[in-house]
Order: sequence, then structure tokens, then C-alpha cells
Amino acid sequence: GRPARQALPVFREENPDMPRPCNFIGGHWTESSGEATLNVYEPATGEVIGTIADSTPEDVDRAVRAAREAFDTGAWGRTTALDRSRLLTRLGTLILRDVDRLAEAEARDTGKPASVAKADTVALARYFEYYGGAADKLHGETIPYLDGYMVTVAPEPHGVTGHILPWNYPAQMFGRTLAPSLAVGNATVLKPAEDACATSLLLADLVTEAGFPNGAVNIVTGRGSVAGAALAAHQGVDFMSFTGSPEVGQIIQKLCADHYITCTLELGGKSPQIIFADADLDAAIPVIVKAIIQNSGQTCSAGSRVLIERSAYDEVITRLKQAFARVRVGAPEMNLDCGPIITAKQQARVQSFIDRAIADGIPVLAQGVIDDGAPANGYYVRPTLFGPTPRENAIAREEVFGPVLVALPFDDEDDAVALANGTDYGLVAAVWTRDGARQMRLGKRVRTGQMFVNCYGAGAGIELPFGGAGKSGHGREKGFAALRDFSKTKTIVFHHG
Ligand code: TXE
Repeated sequence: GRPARQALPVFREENPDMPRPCNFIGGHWTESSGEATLNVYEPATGEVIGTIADSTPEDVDRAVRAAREAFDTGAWGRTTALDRSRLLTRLGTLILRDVDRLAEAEARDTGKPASVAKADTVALARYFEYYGGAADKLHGETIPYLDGYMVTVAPEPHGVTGHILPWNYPAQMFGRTLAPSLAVGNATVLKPAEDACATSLLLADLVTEAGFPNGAVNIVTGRGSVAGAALAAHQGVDFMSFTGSPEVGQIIQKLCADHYITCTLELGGKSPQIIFADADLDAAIPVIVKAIIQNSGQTCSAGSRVLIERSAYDEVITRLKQAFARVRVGAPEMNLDCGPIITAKQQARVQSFIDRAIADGIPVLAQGVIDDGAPANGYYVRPTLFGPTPRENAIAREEVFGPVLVALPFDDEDDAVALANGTDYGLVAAVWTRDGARQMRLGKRVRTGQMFVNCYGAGAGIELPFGGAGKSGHGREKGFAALRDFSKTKTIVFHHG
């Protein structure tokens, strides 16, 4: 056997002998007002590696008050754009200094291959570099108006922003949502996912080291239905950023509506990879496979449907089968193609999608392999390729959030567009074709927030506006678009006569 692994030190905060988990509020590690804690499980082994505070609405209230104070009367509200630029950039530098330590925690906490966790941590730093560079370049304009008037229009922060994170990219999401909000000047309260929050807690100390004023960043762990809901409902929160399931996204939007604020919702997808007969298959096949197995398919932008022009269907399937059968699954340190699924619950959900599709008679074309070295009690699932898949079947329409790819043939361009647009989602899409005019037509016709042409999700995409339509949510993250979402426009009209 394999030796039992130690608890991750991050969950013990400052005192290793008294592993009482804390929140990060107003710049200090703060005990919860309640006694309850939640176990954190390691996906690769199924073992408990830490505990976090099962925070109460009172804890959330304290965090929001700390943010409010930092913004209204504290040092954070008085920072200049240049101050914020330097603070964000410094945090990015500290993350790169500590990249190995952070990446190891991310890998243990989520199960992702070590090399992927490292790339994710570099992307996290990049968010702070990018928005550090942007903070002092956000300016307004003047509008020609009536005689005797001068009008300025400029962005300003909302005030306090609430952030609820998912567990699939905890490190990257910390940067994706906090960096643009801080760049604009908001004070922030973050509720990371209860299933993966190690890096958020480690980052709290780096926020302090970077020199952020107390209360600019507050972190409260706990359950969504308690701490998360209390955050979205809090009257002191001026804007919400949520990434997670469509069901909870609706709850968040309703809670926001109750106190007249808006939100960004990023809720996943069923993203199509459309491949025409004229495509460069040598280039396409490895990219198509990676787009679904990356992070074990637990990616909002996973390319979970491959739509294949009928005349090339057999050829594409033959190649996809070979590629899929080679996919290997294991623990983070084994550095294979895929890690485990995040929790036993999600593993059961993914497996039940696979089992139902098999029961419905959809052919399994190929499956990846769980490596013999993978620990016995980890939450592993075999990557699975189905096809041809009936268009109305659940597995062709619903987000599995696992390493499951469905193949569907199409007849012509119109059919491809109808099929691509035929789910409730619209987050990401790709088209593989050498025909330039067709690339442009599809770029216009497919309902999606991002469209990739002869590639898929290339790089972490920090510079590229990202967000969905329909059940995929609304609002835009990444790039300059995120700065617009995290700010509001103020118009000032001066009468000078
Ligand atoms: O999501 P939840 P789950 C999808 C994916 C997955 C499914 C379920 O299809 O299979 O959602 O995953 C917090 N008020 N995505 O159950 O519950 C929760 O604590 C306020 C896609 O993990 O939405 C966590 O921090 N907050 C997605 C966050 O919401 C609440 C990534 C996400 O958890 C809450 C994750 C409540 N009532 C899942 N209930 C993507 N877009 O990438 C929960 N939360």
C-alpha cells in the first residue's frame, strides 16, 4: 500500500497544533462565529486532507462590513489607480515566487495533474499582471453637449463585490474574478467552493504580503446554501460574480434582484466542435480530444460535442477512437492526461450519465484507461466517446461535466449551425474547416460567446472576453470586458455658462 497522506498545512492556518479553520476578514485570520466545520477530501485518494469553517451568515456579515469599511472610509477607498496597479502586479510576482507551493496545494485539493496545476497557477499570476497593467489605463470621456455645459463620463467601482467560486479551477478563478474587480477599486468578499479552497486560503497571506490594505480582500469558506446565499442576499454587496451551476445561478440572480443589484453568471456549456470534411484532421484530432479530457471534462468551456460532416464521419471517428483509447487517468503526481473527478458526488453524477447513455443503446466507441497506479479509493471515471448520438438524448444536450464526448453527424452547413445552436447553452464553439468564407459565416451564425477557428481554447485566454448566452449565463469575464462589468458609469454635467 500507499502511505496515508498528511493534512494540507494550509487548512491549519497559523497554529498547526490547533487546526481550527478560520476565515480571512479585514486582513486577519478570524474564527467562525459557529463551531461547525466541513471536511475537505482529496479526490485522488478519497481521504480527508483538511477542514474548513462551515461559516455562518454572521461571518459573511462581518466580511461584508470589513469590505464596506475598507471601501467607504478605509485605506482601500483612497488608493489611486497607480497604487492598485502596483499592488496587483506585486501579488502576481509573489504568486510566481510561490508557484510550486501553490500548485502542489491546487493539485492535492482538486486532483488535477501536477503540470496542469502549475500551468493554472501561472495563469492565476497572469491575471494579476494583466489587470495590474490595466488598472491605471481605465479612463472616461467627455461628451459635447449644450452650449455652456461640460460633461464627463467615467467608470467608477460598484463598491463591495461578492464572488462565489466553483471548484474546477479554484486558483485561476481567484484571479479571474478578483483581479479585475480590485483593479477598478472595489472591495471584495470571496466565498470559494467548499470542495476546493486551499489555494484561496494560501493566497490570503500573499494578499497581506503584497501590501493590500485590510478589508480589500475578504475570504469566507463554507457551504453555498448558507455562506454563499448570505453573501448574495447581503444588502451591503453592490455586485455579484458567480461561476457554477445554472440552478444556483438562478438563485443568485433572484437574491440579487431582491436588493436591486446585478450579477455576472458563468454557468457552463455544451460546447460544439464542428468539423467539416475539408479540415486538417492531423491538426484537429488531438485538439478535439484535449478540449474534452482537460481537467477531466470539468471545464465550463469543455468541447463536449463533436459535430462531424457526414462524408467524413467514419474517418474522423476512426481517428478519435485511437486517440481516446490512449487517454490515461491517475493521481496528480503521475502527471497523466486526466485526474479524478472532484468529489464522490460528482463522480456518481458523471458515471450515471454514462450508464444512462449505455442503457439507451448509444454505442461506446472508445474508453480511456484508469492507470493501475491510481489509488484505489480515488474518484476516477473512464473517459468515454459515444456515437452516433441521437440529437435529443440527454447526453447530447446536457452538461455532463466529465470526460465524456458525444459524436453527432451533420449533413451540411445549415444543419451544422442548427445542431450547434440546438442546446440551451452558448458559451464556446469551434469550427474546423479550410474554407475561409465558411469560417466567417459560422463565426456569425453560431450562438456562442467565443468562437475558435481551427483551434480550441488556445492558452488561458486572460486577454479574451469570455462569457455566455442562455443557460450559459451572462456578463463577460477576462480582458477589458471584465473591467466594464466590475464598474459603473458616472456622468457629471457641469454648467459653466
Ligand atoms: O455547483 P454549485 P456543483 C456545473 C456542472 C456541475 C454542476 C454541479 O455541470 O456538474 O454545476 O456542481 C455555491 N447560494 N458547474 O454542485 O452548487 C457553492 O458553494 C449561493 C459548472 O458543485 O453551483 C460553490 O461555491 N451559493 C461550473 C458554487 O456555488 C451557492 C463550475 C458552485 O456550486 C448555493 C461548477 C446557493 N444556494 C459546476 N449553492 C462552471 N461554469 O464551470 C451552491 N453555491
